[in-house]
Amino acid sequence: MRLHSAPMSGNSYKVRLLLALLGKNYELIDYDTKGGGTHAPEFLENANPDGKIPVLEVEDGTMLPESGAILLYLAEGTPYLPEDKLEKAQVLRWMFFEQYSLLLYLSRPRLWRMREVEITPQKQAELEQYFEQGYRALSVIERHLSGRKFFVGESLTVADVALYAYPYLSPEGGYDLEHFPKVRTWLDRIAALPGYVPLR
Ligand SMILES: N[C@@H](CCC(=O)N[C@@H](CS)C(=O)NCC(=O)O)C(=O)O
Repeated sequence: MRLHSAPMSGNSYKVRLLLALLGKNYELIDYDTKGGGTHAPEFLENANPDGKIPVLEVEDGTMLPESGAILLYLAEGTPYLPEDKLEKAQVLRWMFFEQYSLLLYLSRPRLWRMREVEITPQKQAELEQYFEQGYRALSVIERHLSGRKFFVGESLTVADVALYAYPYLSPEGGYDLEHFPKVRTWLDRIAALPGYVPLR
């Protein structure tokens, strides 16, 4: 199994984290996303027509893009994906929430800082929108985690793995988690799991 990845990518990190928690061996192939490495014709044709990582190359050579799809594939048959139909749907619910309501808002300020993007007045206005929506998403998860240890059921699922990456990395983009004590406790709980690996 090979993971096409990038060292600072939060979406790739979700997969690296699950593989580490599962204790799986794999080969890591790193790309330079800033340099457009994932937009080379060969990558678009053979790995992902969307030009993005992560992509999991499974044993038979099939390329599976999208972090959520990869997490579900890897978690099938493990304790990280419930068998119960409704619980599984709850896992998906939170993974869809992560992609639509959280990911962009938490990741974009970090990406711009890492790439030292010039903050023009237009970019500043965009940043303010990202922070407004990002803090809203953090409030949603803060509320959900009240009285809960994990997102679904009583133990870790791939919903937690998917949701962990960007809140964990968000201070690198300028987010302050001070007013999200439940989120911070949950982040610490995940970081204490056997097999846990940090992004770097
Ligand atoms: N929805 C996708 C998003 C993947 C994504 O945005 N990957 C970024 C790195 S975190 C990327 O490859 N960016 C390079 C590009 O778009 O050119 C997922 O969850 O895997």
